[in-house]
Amino acid sequence: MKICVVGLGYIGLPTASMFADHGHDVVGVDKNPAVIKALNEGKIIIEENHLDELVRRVVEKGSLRGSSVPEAADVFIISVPTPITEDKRSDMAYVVSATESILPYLKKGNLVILESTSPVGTVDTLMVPILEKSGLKIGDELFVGHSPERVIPGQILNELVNNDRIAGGINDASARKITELYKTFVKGNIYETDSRTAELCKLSENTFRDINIAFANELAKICENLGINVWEVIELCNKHPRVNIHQPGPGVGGHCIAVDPWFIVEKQPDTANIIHLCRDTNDSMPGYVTGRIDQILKDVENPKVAILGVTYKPNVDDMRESPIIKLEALLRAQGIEVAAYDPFVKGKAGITNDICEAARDSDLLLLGVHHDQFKELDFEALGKIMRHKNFFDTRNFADRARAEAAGFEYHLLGKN
Ligand code: SAJ
Repeated sequence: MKICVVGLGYIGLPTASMFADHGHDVVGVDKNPAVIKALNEGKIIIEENHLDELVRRVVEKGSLRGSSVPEAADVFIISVPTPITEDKRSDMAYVVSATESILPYLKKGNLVILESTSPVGTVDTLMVPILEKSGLKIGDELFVGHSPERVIPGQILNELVNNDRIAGGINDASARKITELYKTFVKGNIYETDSRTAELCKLSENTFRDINIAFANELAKICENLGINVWEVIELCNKHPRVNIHQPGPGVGGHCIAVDPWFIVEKQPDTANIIHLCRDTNDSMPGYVTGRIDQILKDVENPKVAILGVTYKPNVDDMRESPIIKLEALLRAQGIEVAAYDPFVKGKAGITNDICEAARDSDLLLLGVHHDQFKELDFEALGKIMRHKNFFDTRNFADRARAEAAGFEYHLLGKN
């Protein structure tokens, strides 16, 4: 089958490569010339485990190539970004322009699939009116639907194949066609439904996690007020066979969990109360952590904080929507000097790969994200170059005993 994938980002490119590796003839479309140039040389410009090998293989084989414009195909997959605006509304401009861009190439029997995470109604009220301009009868001559991905960065190729997946069609025939297509490489189950249900499933999966984390963050604040250790509470609660409380922290980052709940709020502002409150709770965490830091440093003149780890989650170089960046800005706004260290983030101004450079003459080490190597911090050496030996762990991750043995005062989010 000939497949045209519009948008070659973290989802589009792995998906296109996977189809190309499983017997399909795939053209990938992107408006960024650097993406297309790299692709046609068998290279990639994003980081994802094993994706470079796969892309090289399918490009060499001739089953995947890049183009700046769409072309006629049997299937069109749209996987463009759906960013959020300043006022927390979805920006659907890329979905609209991608849908318009395939219009001239559509013919009878084609299948159009939206992969991008989108507000409910995107397929039936935004895309279908555009697709109708083709003159084709939707659901009969042109099949349309939504099949959201569920992959976690770093594990994309593995999860694309093994995770269960939802095929949401504008009608049953569309859902059936989506299932048949993805079956070429998906080993997980594929569940058929309508496109609106599929859209809300994707948003609800990430919202479930956001709400659970907000609960953990609220518990952390409660525990600080009551003098109880939230990490112990959560660990013990999770011994219950039907309880799974997530972990508190300095906030929720990334391009999914911190964004998708707003797409539900946007459509149902008067009803989505818990969802809205949880978003606000998680967004309050950088400010809350700043308050704790103010307390710890209240007697220090011209304090300096060294942040360890600025990415949105551990062991990656991804800083999108990172709450640590917000925390850093809040500290700076109060006149606190801040140095940031992250071993994964290379070549970014203001972020050093030298922990000693960040820690020198500082009054507090703040653990922002739990990269594995922070288990091995050399507290003795760090303590020697700092002005005051304070450590604030927002993840309950560092080796407290070793920190205290080296003379550090150890502070923990969720325990005062
Ligand atoms: N976090 C906490 N406490 C926790 C768990 C996470 O504070 O207990 C924070 C992390 O520090 C991070 C943020 O949440 O800042 C999100 O990280 P994550 O690893 O939980 O999620 P993402 O955004 O990398 O990927 C999610 C996944 N969704 C779910 O697990 C429901 C992934 O499966 C989705 O495909 C992806 O969003 C997406 O594209 O929607």
